[in-house]
Amino acid sequence: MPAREYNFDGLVGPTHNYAGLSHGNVASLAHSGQPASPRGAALQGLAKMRFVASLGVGQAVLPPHERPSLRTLRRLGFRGSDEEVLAQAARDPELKDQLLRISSSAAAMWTANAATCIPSADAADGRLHLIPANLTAMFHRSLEAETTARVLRAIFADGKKFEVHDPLPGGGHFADEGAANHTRLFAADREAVHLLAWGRCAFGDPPPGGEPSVYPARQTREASHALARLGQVDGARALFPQQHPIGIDAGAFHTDVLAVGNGNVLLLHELAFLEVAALLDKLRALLGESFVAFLATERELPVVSAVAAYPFNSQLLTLPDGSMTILAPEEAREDPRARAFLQRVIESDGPVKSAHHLDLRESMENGGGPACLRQRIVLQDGERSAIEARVFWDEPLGAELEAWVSRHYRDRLVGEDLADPRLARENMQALDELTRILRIGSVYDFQK
Ligand code: SUG
Repeated sequence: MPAREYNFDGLVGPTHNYAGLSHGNVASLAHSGQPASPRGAALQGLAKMRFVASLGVGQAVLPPHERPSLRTLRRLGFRGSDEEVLAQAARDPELKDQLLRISSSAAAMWTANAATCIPSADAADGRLHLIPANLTAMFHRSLEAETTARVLRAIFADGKKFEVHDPLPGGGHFADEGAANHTRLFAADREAVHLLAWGRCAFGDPPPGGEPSVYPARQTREASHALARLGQVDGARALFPQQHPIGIDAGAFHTDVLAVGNGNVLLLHELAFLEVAALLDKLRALLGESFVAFLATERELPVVSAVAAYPFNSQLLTLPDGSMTILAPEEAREDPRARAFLQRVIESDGPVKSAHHLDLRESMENGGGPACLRQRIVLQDGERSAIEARVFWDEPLGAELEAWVSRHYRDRLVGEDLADPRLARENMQALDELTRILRIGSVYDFQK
């Protein structure tokens, strides 16, 4: 069945700002409080989409979420008109503006965390499965799950071909960060293998390899197993490696900070997973001799550099000629060791033949590189044509989205601006217009 991978990028939302919300995400903490450019961020994201599409790779877009989330503030007890709710949340006697910053976060842009996708070819029932991530590890991100489910249901509406599940239930026990901890690998004549990584155990004894002690492990082992069940993945083709606790403590809050895979190729740092050698042996056994791994040791590429420059948070893309290219952030070219590692990958005799570097600084400074900004969805031709929403990239859509951003987004945003009720209004107007551009119907609270 002909199939193609589409990168569903998150369109950066109009409240993009640096609120220092993510403990364990080094960039988010380091840039807390600096002024942001929502317009610049959104245009950088759109430039990436255009570039990926120009390579002949499938590209699509997912909309931002409604922010500030007035519904969240009301659920926390703030009352009155929108203006009153915002004013109270901005000067809460105990939390100061913390709740306003949380409910204004544009973090839904990192759609690698939106869901886990199991393509129909790998699911027992032959349908494509999407499990929206509950993101319970970070409060500001947990607000995304509900809207993500609505948006995915609006796009993947055909129940015969797609199943959009509910996010995993409960609090922290089934904490799930979506595709940021999921890697799908495959090789010619072999069924795909799914790596579903996790950082901590919710039930029973702690894992023998220990858990991180400085920063939180966001995903549980139990969540990763539930994702494989929901996606109806063959048990023999699902592996559940543990994220290395030292890697998490160094700032690799998601697997995709230290590893990226595509087809028969895996790029990884030795601190991405525990027991890396055994994992690679297992992958070779499942995928055959064409499987290639590029393992960076601490000596070749210190984890501090990997976390700061994000060479592994690249998109590894298969081009129409069958070769692969790396789409890396500009920072991975500036850091000599990250650059040397990517150079080694390209200069080897493997399938990866080139690298491109893009300026995504607005997103990078909150810890989101190229790979964070996209959700990979493999669609067979019949599945692609069952989607009626206008979310697939073409030049007219790209130009329309750029004009929409330029019309509605502010060029500069600092923390105090989040209390401005005009910002909330501007965003509602912009998003209302966007749902018409993308033809996804009513997905936001304010549209109900
Ligand atoms: O969850 N940053 C996001 C970055 C997500 C990156 N995604 C992947 N690695 N796939 C996070 O930590 C920072 C928001 C702030 O501080 O304003 C933030 O949420």
